[in-house]
Amino acid sequence: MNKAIRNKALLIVDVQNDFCPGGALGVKDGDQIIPVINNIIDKFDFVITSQDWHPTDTVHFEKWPVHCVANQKGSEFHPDLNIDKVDLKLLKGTANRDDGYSAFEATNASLTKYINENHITNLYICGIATDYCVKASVLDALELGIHTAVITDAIAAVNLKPGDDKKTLDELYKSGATLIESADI
Ligand code: VGL
Ligand code: ZN
Repeated sequence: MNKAIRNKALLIVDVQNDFCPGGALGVKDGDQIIPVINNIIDKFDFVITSQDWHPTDTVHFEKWPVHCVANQKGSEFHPDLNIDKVDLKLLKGTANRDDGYSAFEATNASLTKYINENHITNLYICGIATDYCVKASVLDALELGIHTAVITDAIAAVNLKPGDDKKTLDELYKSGATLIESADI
């Protein structure tokens, strides 16, 4: 493929039942981002999802309530998310010895390899949670040297401390990420 072509990919991080209201680690307004994401899916050459996919005995559950256990209801995508056009589904957090927050730590496929093979130059990231898995995925994408944008109206934060969402966006911006609204894509 001609490398001069800009290939745009959307990474949808962890829009799963357990991270939405009513879930085991329900994030406030986690479900509110779903129509925003469904609305922009057609604008991308590639659509990639990640899912938090934990074993029951992970050290991660010393920090967090039990959530997104592999193959359970809580780890399924929220039923309203349009997954018809997803090209790659990543599973992460699958080890019992670490958190595995970043989509780049997926164990069923390599996101780095996928980005390189498909000459993806621009990665747009949305999903849950701004202050954990979105953040870790954005920082890893920046390390790769590709243009990395956070879709600011399509993310939701845990906010263990009030303001963690804003603090995270400041940090990601300072690290080189572009902050963009879905209407401007
Ligand atoms: C996440 C906390 C624990 C996330 C995953 O998807 O951001 N947050 N596990
Ligand atoms: Zn988790």
